[in-house]
Amino acid sequence: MYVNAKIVIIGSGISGVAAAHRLVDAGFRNVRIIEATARSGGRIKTGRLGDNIIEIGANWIHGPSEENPVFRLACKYGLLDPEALAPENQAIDCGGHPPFVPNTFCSSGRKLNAEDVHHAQEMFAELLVEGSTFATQGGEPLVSVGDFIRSAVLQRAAEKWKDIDATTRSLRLCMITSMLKLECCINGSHSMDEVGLGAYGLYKTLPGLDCTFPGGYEGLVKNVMSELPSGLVTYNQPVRCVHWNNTERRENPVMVECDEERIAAEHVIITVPLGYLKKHQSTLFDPPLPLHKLHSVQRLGFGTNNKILVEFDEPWWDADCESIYLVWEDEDGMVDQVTDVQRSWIRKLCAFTVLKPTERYGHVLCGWIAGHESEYMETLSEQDVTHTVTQLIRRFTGNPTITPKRILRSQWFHEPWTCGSYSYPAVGCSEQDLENMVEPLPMKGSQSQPLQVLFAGEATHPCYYSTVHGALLTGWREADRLISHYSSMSPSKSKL
Ligand code: 6YU
Repeated sequence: MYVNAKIVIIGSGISGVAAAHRLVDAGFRNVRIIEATARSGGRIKTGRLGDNIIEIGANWIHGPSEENPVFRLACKYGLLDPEALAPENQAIDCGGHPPFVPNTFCSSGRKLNAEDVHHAQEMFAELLVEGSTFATQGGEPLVSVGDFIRSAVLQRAAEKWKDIDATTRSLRLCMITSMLKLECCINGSHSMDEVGLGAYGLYKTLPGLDCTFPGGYEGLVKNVMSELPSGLVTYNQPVRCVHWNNTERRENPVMVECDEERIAAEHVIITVPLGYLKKHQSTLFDPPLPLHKLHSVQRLGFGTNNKILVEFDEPWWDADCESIYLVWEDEDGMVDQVTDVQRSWIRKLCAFTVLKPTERYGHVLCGWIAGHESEYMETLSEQDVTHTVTQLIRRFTGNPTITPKRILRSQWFHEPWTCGSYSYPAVGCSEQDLENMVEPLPMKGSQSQPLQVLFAGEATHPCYYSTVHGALLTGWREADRLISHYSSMSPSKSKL
């Protein structure tokens, strides 16, 4: 079919690009993407550290197996290493927590052995699984994952660890603190006290051992873009306001206002990040969002997770090590946020991932830091960050000579068109909030022209939010909504 209806997509991240691809493929001839920055990809952003390709945004395909559309596209375009394609790799189901080979260091400079960490790790993993069952059982939505873990650990430690000495018990609690900080990175939250227990289990994982793109994640976006007509994206054109529901116009009831252009459209697909939406919703929509939708935008969580990539001449970790954990021995209170951010922000940097294979990357670590501490880190100079990270590593390894060769950190909170990293279900959120995010405007039952404003983007996926595959699926979902709208119309009405 050929459809002439004017469709404007706001944002050229993976959800916007996926929506455009689906629509163009289905015969829609009048599709445009309006993008605020000079590039496509949004939170998929590949960069360089010296000679190495590194990821500044999305890192892995979470759950690379047949059901994952990012995996299917990556296979189609030939973007993955052979190991990632192996059926054994696709069959591994680790519930979103890949079993990386760890090295664990303490703040006194001691390296812990596997036996030392095992008990705390096992208890924490058990609690994460239990924590994710509350939604389906209709559990108390106003309790946080942090509260749940803290009280359950205290209870279980009193039973299971009653015969161990005080020092060992304290160290195990310090490890739990460190694991809570890492969970903040995974969830993109400031603290696990802000992540709602009632909705925690909404997130679903797919089978497959997480894999990366050897040539960079942006290769995925570039390949999809190469199948779109050239000139479909207008860059450096921030959208300031979406005027919708103009009852005086029968055709193109939406007006997309940019700095240099006003674009009339039949339908607009909004894909801006939830962080941007939270900050700018009052000026982005005219008339404003309906109250129930606005409340869901406010209730859903959107925090910051940043990377600090560090290159060394020589490794100071074991050859088989895949991730490095840092445990502060004075933090047995299971508190995952620091009190004095300016002085102690670095305490929130709780883990590093080792970039593998070494032949490709050299000796590069990716440090993870979430929350307000991470947002503060963004304001420091690269020199300050380098100095503080160097001191941290020297302290935890007990080696005063280790010196990084290069450092690069992400600054997602201060990216004006992102305002953070990704969404999470905050305390007080429910499935209804995710459904409200998806609902197009005007709402069902209205007499106005339907499907004027549609919503896509990672934060609008009911169970794969915070991921690239979730974002991609939402782009396809909204494109399909328009495709079926026009397929169900009589040819005279459908502008075919
Ligand atoms: C994944 C991973 N990953 C690390 C880090 C980050 C993210 N994610 P976009 O923002 O891309 O596009 C919107 C566009 O709109 C953008 O181009 C803007 O410039 C534009 N725009 C905004 N305002 C505008 C305006 N006014 N006018 C015009 N244009 C405008 N995902 O699958 N694997 O490893 C990671 C990671 C540091 C920051 C990630 C990962 C998230 C994805 O990157 C993200 O979801 C998508 O790229 C978003 O695409 P989009 O199109 O929606 O928006 C158990 C449990 C708990 C639950 N969570 C567990 C999951 C763990 C998630 N893990 C992530 C981890 C990493 C490391």
